[in-house]
Amino acid sequence: MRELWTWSVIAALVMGVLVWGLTFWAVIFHRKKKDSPEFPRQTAYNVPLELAYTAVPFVIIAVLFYFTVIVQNHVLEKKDNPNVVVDVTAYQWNWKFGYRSIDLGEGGGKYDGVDQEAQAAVESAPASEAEAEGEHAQPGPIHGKTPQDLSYLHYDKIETVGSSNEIPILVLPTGKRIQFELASADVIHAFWVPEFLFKRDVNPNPKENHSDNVFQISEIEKEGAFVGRCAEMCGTFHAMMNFEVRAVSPDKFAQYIELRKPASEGGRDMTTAEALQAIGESPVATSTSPFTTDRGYKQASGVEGN
Ligand SMILES: [Cu+2]
Repeated sequence: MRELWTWSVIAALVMGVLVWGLTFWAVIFHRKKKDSPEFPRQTAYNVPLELAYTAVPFVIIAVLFYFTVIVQNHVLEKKDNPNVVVDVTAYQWNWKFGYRSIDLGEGGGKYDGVDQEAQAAVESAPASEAEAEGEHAQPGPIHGKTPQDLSYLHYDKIETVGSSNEIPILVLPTGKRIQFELASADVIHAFWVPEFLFKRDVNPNPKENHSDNVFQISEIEKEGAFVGRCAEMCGTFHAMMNFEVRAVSPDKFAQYIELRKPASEGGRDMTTAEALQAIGESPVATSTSPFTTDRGYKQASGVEGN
C-alpha cells in the first residue's frame, strides 16, 4: 500500500510539473505583445491534440486502476488455516478480544478457544423480553430475529476486555498469519490500527448488513506496541475507544496463551496484565493511556489534577 501511494504521488508530481511547465510557458512566451494589436495565433479545434488529451487521461486512469486492483487483492487476500483467529467485539465504548483458535505450527499444538458454554447460553437465550415472558413474540426485522439478539457474537475462553481504567491489549505473535473477525454489540464502530494501514467498519449483525467482517494480515513484521482506535464516530466516548496491539515473538506468545488458559485446561488463569508481566512485557498499554471519562473534569494547563 505504501509503495502504491508513493508511486501514485510520484506520477501525480510528474504530471503536475508538466502542467505547471506548460502553463508558465504559455503565460511567459505567448503574452500579447505590448504594442501589437493582434492576438497570438489561435489554436482551437486542433483535433489530434484534443484526441490526445482525451486519450492520455484514460491511459493514466487505467494504469492507476490496474495497480490499485493488484494491491487491493493482495491486501484483502485470505488464506486457509490462519495461525491465529481473533474475535473482535466492539461496544460502546470499548473492545473485547478473544482467541478463537491458535495453531502456531511446528509442535505448537492446536488450540480451540471457543467458549462452548457461553456460546450455547447466548444462542439459546430468549431474543426479547416478550419471548422471555412466554408471549408469542413478533418476528424481528433481522431474519426474524430482534435487534437485541446477540447470538451472532463470539465468546472465547481467553478474552481481554477493556474498561475505563484499562486499555485492552491484544497480544499477537510476529511472523504469523492472523485472521480478525469483527462484530459490534451495538452501533457501528471501526477497527483501525494505523500501523497496519488498514481499517474496517465493525457492524452489528455483520452478515445482515452485508459487510465482510473477516480480514487477515499476512504477518506482523516487528515486535512492539501499536496503538489501535475506533475510527467510526460511535457516541459520547468514541474518542476514548483505544486499544493496543502488542506484538511479541511466537515463543512468548505461546507462553502467554499457556498462562492465560483456564486452570481446568492446565493453564494459570492469569489476567492479561499478569500474563504480560510474566513474559517480561509491560502489563499496561505503552502506546496510549486511559482517558478520564468524567465529563465534569476540567484541568488548567500546568496545574496538577487528580
Ligand atoms: Cu466506536
